Amino acid sequence: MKERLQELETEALGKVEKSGTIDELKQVRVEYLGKKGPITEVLRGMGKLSKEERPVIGQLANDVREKISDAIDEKQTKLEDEALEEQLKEESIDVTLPGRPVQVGGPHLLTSIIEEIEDLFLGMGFEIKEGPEVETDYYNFEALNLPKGHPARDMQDTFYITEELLMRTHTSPVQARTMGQKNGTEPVKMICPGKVYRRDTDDATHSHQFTQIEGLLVDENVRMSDLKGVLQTFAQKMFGAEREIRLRPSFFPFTEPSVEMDISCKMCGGEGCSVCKGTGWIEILGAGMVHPNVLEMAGYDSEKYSGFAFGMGPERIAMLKHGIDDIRHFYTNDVRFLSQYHKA
Ligand code: 2NL
Repeated sequence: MKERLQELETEALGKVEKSGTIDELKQVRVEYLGKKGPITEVLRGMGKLSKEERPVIGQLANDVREKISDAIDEKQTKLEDEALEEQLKEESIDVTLPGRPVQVGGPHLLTSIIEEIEDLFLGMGFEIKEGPEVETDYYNFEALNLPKGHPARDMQDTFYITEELLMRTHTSPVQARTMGQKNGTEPVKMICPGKVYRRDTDDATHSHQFTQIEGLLVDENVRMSDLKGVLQTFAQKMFGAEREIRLRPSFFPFTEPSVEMDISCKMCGGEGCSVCKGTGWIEILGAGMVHPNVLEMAGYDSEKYSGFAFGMGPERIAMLKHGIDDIRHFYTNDVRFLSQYHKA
């Protein structure tokens, strides 16, 4: 029996040694230390031994079992360590590799332009006001000296919700509302950016929805020279200190007199080129002195109060500033277009 146990020990340790995987090792454990294993069998046969032999063989059997078990445990730890080592080697990362680039968004070009214009006017003491895009006929047209049936309404056809409710065609109603809140006594100095609507067929220069920024200054003794000074400051801050401005006579129902403002062409320095169509000047915005009817309807005494107003299209400003040839680029939102204007 002694020999049988020693034989089993040698045999088992040999198999442990040869095991290359945890599974193989498990097999060895079951084979030698399991309930049906040879050592259990030896212990079961102890009854046949003499009183003197029994503790000796018992001790030996336990020693053998322990040795095999220890060897299996040791080998298991070794195999597990090796497996971990292997896995770490395979999964090791090179922290010095450059990272994968992340797509970072940014403000839409129109948003950036509008904010730039807002900043310029905030710097001159104007407030920013917003108002509803769904307007009443009164604030969109009547309060701006465009009574029902006025021919100038034809140029501002829009989307009607009811006879009296419509999508605003300009941001002027925000200004009419603001003036109306002043009891005809307080001055107004504001700009109003926002979306406006026209019943237009979309093409390279027209869109049924676009944005506008209008400005209004009402106070005592406001003169055309105040308008010119504010607009010249705006033009030079927006397009460059070397730019000159030019005011040409025009017509708007809500201003009298009315003007259109041009800036000198940067491309040709005033010589005439394709950008300015040979004139040396580029049209930027419309403006004028607030019509007395508009002041009176808002509650001001037009003998005491006067004001100037202007309106511009941020799309047009952005197109001129960046040489963009189609207004639809602003609304189709192709990232290849938009990302060109994200600051680094
Ligand atoms: C343009 C011209 C303009 C105004 C807008 C205005 C508003 C009030 C009273 C008087 Cl409440 N005028 N706005 C005046 C002149 C021109 O816009 O070409 N816009 C794109």
